[in-house]
Amino acid sequence: PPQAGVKDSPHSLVTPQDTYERNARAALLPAAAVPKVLPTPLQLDAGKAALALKGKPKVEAPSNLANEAALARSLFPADLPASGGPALRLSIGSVPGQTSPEAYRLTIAANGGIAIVGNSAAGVAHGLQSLRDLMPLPGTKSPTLPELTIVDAPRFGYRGFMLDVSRNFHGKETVFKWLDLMARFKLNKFHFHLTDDEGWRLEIAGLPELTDIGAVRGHAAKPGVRLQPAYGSGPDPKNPSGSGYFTRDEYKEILRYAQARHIEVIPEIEMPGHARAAVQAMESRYHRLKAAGDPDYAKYLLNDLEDRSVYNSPQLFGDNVINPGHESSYTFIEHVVGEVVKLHREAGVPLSTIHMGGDELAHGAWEKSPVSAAMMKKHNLETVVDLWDYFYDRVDGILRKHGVFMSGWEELAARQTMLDGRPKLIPNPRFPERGFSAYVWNNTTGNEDLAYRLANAGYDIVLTPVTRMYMDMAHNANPDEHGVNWGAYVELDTVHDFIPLDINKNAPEAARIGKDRLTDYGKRRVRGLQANLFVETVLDPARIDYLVMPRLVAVAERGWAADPAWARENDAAKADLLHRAAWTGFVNALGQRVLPRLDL
Ligand code: TNX
Repeated sequence: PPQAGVKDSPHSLVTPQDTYERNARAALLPAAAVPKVLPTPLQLDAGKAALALKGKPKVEAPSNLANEAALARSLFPADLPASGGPALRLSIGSVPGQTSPEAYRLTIAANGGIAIVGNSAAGVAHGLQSLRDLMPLPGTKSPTLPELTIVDAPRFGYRGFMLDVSRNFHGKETVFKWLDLMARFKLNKFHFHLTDDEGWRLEIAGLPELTDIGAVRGHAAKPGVRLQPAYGSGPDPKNPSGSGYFTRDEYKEILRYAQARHIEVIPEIEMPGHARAAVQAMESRYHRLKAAGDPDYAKYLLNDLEDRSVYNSPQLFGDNVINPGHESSYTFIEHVVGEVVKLHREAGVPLSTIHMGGDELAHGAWEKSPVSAAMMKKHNLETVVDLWDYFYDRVDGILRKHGVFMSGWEELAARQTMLDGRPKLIPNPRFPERGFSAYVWNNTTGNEDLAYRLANAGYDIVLTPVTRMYMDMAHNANPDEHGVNWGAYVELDTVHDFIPLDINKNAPEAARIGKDRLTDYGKRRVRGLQANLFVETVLDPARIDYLVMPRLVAVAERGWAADPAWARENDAAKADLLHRAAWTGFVNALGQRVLPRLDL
């Protein structure tokens, strides 16, 4: 059941619409007409014959494909005899006509066995996931594989999933499971939302308070702070559920688990808003060390104790911002970044990017802070917006020293201005061309074209629009549905029909995230897309399953499959027919092939 209050959020911006009817348009296809593999491969040439599966295959693979060989062995139905099966050859080679490192070719020949060639080990792993879709279900009499050749490569190099483990903690088993599911659907970037107001979830050497205090739900709520939860969350000292954190060893284990599945982990350290857990933990450290007479008591303090600013974050926190006026804030960030870099080094897993947050700084924050004022004076900064730029210039500098790129939410790449009497975000000229990726989420408040404007202005873009890619949004307005609705209801077809690039304004159903045309230059800057699961309302793993599946399969389809023909078609009637065929194929493949083979 939905949690109390979640459904009557005053923040709802959308009119509920009945999407059941649209979903029901997809007819049941006979098994032979069901698309064989999801996400849809670039090219699939089906033969007429079939390869008999008399037993488990003999996997032949070079030693640098040991992980893939193990995956291959796990794919075949358990009830197949151990021997007598065809050969399954795995190799790294070059896939004709495909330059993506993730490309692969899968051939199944009635008399020649199975072969997968990948441009890299990642390509081989993707080929195996396609093979999984083709497997007969356990219990099939006279099991076979269809004769075919697939040549496949992703449309986008960035296909992501973000899991928030801060609002309510979710442990490593859950993370492993979702990494497996990501690999299953050929997603390759795991955005790990490790810190937020409600909890700090990564053990940091030298700063035990971050997890001793900051990983406990309901920590140190202050008198006077509103306790009313915004979206099923909020400072709630009476609700200690959802506490916990990853030890350093567990984090390294997760990194290695992801690496073995060709998934890059992009850790996120949220700031300067969404930082209550860290702010409170460091304030507590300050008081403890001061009382003990330690001269370094203020070394990592994040808030200005004299700050009289009054603000409310969108999630109704009034004490959740890091203060950019303190030198100790930068000392803290250096320390944490240094430790994250170290953990990756110790795990032997490269770290290319840290996501440094940047979203939803509450209006009014810093405005009555003496230390902010002093910093502004020292550097001739006129407004808190200039102070924001100063802060992120320094944060960027800290990351660069470690050879790590900074990424962030769209607010880091955009600035709020008033245009025609309405607030509008415009590109901030500061960070493009620095390897910075902007995660664009807000397409609900008159900024629909922000992703395109930022791309045209030189930012690398990850598309993560609330109305399509937010897995914490309820599927629909049915009162029994779980989830929030401040941005949208997100049905399966809402995700499926998302058109990542502004291809053809005339295509029906092709509701895009933008109004402004992308330039060719801008198009090249769109790295891909990402689904986000924020977990204010998600206390247990079964809820994650319910919210994320099967929508994540549609996310994978949009990230991997070539741009759909229906989005390129100018004739509206033809486009509608193409769209119906694509949707029908997708739901049939999902229902008849993917879900029966999926064990959540
Ligand atoms: C907005 S979108 C947030 C999150 C919340 C989410 C709830 C974004 C970058 N920030 O902090 O969890 O809404 O849907």
